[in-house]
Amino acid sequence: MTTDFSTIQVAAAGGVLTITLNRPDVLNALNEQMSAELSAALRTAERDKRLRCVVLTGPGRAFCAGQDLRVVQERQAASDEPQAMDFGTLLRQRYNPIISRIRTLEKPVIAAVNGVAAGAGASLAFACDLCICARSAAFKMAFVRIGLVPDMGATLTLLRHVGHARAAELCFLGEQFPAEEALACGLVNRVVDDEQFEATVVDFAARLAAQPTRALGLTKRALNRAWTATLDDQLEYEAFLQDTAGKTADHREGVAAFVDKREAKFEGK
Ligand code: T3D
Repeated sequence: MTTDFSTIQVAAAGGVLTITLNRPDVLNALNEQMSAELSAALRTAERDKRLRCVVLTGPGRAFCAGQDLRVVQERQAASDEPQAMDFGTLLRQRYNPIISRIRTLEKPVIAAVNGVAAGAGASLAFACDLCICARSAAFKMAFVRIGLVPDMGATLTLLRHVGHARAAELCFLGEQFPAEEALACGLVNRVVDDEQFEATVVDFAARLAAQPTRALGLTKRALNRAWTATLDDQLEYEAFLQDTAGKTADHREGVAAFVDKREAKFEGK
């Protein structure tokens, strides 16, 4: 695996790839280099069959503060005309592929939100399959504070998780809200004391990495598809996916373990 990164750190152990956003001076804000490196690390997770779970996290007091605003200001300073800021192209080329990659990666992706997640940092966390937060973590739909629209899928993920009224309030006011509130409105899976955060994430990731990975990947496909499907479509799609799951070695092992009254030993095959 390539570990020659300057804005992220990656570590693989026990089938878990941990990607740590690593620009602590700017609360792990995203720049071009980081988005390219994050994409590359996710590609590694896609390709390497030994990797069965991905954890995305940050060091220190922030998960990710969204787009690096100093870079934005530099870009603005380089041009007199506001129209010259082509955010659409930047999103299409740099950020949207990261979200697509997280959603289509056929392995569970955990956002381990150690601290504040703002703007695109919050979008990144909401795009993951599961979200575990330290109690001191917080979220902020900061886009409105700088006259922008929530992006990287957040208008969709947030709406689905918390409903229209709450999503509109969070996006329109851009106020910071604590992890506990995110838990109460169904945005995240767990909030744990800061001292137990790392151990909880490690345990959670290890449990997911020991699951039948193919079945998890197919389940993720089904959940993605369910966002827009009709019941009839979904019933047919589940039947199609189950055909594949039913032919895996892990399915065979799961049935044998049940009959033998022992723990299944899944190998992700
Ligand atoms: O380019 C495109 O394609 C457009 C896409 C845009 C997507 C977006 O993400 S837009 C939203 C961008 N993000 C924000 O607006 C968040 C800005 N940051 C904050 O609101 C706050 O910093 C936090 C709520 C995240 C944390 O607040 P606090 O009080 O704990 O920390 P702080 O003092 O504000 O920040 C600490 C340092 O990090 C500070 O630097 P300094 O003074 O110590 O040298 C601050 O400037 C820096 N920092 C924080 N966020 C960013 C940042 N530097 C650059 N970019 C940031 N986003």
